[in-house]
Amino acid sequence: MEKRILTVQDISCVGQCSLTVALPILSAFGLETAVLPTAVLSTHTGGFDGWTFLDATDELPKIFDKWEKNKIDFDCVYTGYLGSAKQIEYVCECKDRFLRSGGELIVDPVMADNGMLYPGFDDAFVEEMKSLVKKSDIILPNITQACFLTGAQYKDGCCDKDYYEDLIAKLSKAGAKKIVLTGVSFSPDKLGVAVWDGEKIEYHFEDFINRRSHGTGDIYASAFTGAYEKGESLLSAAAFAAKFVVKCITETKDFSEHFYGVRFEKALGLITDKFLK
Ligand code: PXL
Repeated sequence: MEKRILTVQDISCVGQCSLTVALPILSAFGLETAVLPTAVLSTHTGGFDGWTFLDATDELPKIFDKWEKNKIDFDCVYTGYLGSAKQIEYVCECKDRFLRSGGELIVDPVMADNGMLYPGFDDAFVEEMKSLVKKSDIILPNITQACFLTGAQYKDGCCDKDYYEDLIAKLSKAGAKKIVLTGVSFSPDKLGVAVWDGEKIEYHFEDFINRRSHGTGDIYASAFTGAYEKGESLLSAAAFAAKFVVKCITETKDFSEHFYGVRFEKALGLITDKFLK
């Protein structure tokens, strides 16, 4: 039987992030994918002239009760952008009530990038996110999120091994069991990930493409979750997701009008060729 994944993130109606990328990407792996929408926004909050925000927090416990009544459960719960600090409590509850034994909670601690929190996020949310890190089986923070979660100093651009390994040590001390740290770079021409499986740190790098692209964190986490749930190792799922994101950006970099996201649809063949048999 194909695994059933639950992904918990917002619906940004336009902008190619969160559920509008997670659902098609996970489906391309052949995984059954259920959604728990955390909020509905007119667009994402990066680069548009204002947006609406409908908070779905109060709907979550009602949805849970119906799921329980119908004996619904999941092989994996994968979280992205959450609509409120209260939702973090609900995600913890969701793991306890609906994750099958042996299943994993994969947490992308979406809240910040480039040294700054996203609009609408505050220190109280960061504090709650620390509890979700403790509850998680795998986390996928970028460097900014890792710094907010640990109190470490944010450094932009290339850093040395000690900086990244110290961040991983701090995250592990904060309760993270497995870590895929994104945005790692030792030299300007390469960008990649540091992967901690609980015992050792391994790295994977791709050629750096100089284009800031919105939504690639969500695309990375979705492709990672798909590959991992299809049985790839932590490192190989992390490497596959990196290749997928590179292809998405490559397919977009010559389209300046496509400022709001990446043309991930053009890269789905990478997934289906390998995983959809
Ligand atoms: O890509 C992360 C993300 C998801 N959802 C919303 C966002 C962002 C990042 O800005 O604004 C609504």
